Amino acid sequence: MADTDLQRPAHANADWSIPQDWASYSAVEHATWDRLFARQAKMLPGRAVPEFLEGLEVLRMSKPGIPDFNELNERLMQATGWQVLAVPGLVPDDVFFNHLAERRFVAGRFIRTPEQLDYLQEPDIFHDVFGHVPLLANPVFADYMQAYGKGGQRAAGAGAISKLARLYWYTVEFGLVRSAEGLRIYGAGIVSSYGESIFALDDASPNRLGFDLRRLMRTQYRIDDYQQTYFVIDSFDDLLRATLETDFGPLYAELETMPDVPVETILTSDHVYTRGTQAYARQKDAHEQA
Ligand code: HBI
Ligand code: FE
Repeated sequence: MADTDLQRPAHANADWSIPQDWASYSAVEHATWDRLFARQAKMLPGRAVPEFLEGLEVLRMSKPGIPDFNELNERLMQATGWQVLAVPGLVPDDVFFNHLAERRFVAGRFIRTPEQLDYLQEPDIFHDVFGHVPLLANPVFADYMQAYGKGGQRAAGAGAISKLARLYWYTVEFGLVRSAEGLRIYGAGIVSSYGESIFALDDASPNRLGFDLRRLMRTQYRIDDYQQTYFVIDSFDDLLRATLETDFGPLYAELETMPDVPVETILTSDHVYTRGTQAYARQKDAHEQA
């Protein structure tokens, strides 16, 4: 991320936070939230992982419209000790990692306009809060996010942020998880997008590959379109364990010696999930059963 360009606005605090100023949202802004929320809440059962759907309850506030962070933070604090802070937009990597390491998630305070319901470039409050907060209410995922923040602080020292950012991208933003009933989505970039919530599971074109940390950190990603490759974890416990048990220092050194993998590439060592008789049974399993 080219965050040398980022300038802290004069109205932001030293940690880049700003007041949410909930009372100043307009009726149109609240209506945009309600519309997006209703559309996603209706389509996600059977697509999103159960932990996300459970976490969504945290966002059902006592008043309609954009969640008031005061109320939201009381609930989140009780669930997992996380807090949400309003920020003007993208923040520098070190600021982002420092907040995560202290169990604080930064969220844009602005919301997209009615003309931008389906696409915008910068993360707004709908992406940040609807997409990310439900899983922050899950104890295992909450620990994973904090571990990522601490890993980011160390990666900065190792000059390896671009490699670690791929882990965030392919899990927190665009992750899939397997379940007995088939694949489910959990990445915030997917669950906050109507189109990608369908594409990620139903479209024939993207690759769905079994999670492998080394492989994932070699893989480039796309920021301007739906993903060409998704990585599939077995569970949040597995993801947290894989992250905590890895010594990232030697891994970064090893990755320096290996070429990047383009987004569309499938390696012979990849576990490829395909749409079989059972929804997305592992190809390997399908062969074993045949
Ligand atoms: N800032 N507000 C905001 N939201 C993000 O998701 C974010 C950020 N700054 C940096 C960043 N993400 C990523 O570059 C890190 O994961 C590396
Ligand atoms: Fe995000």
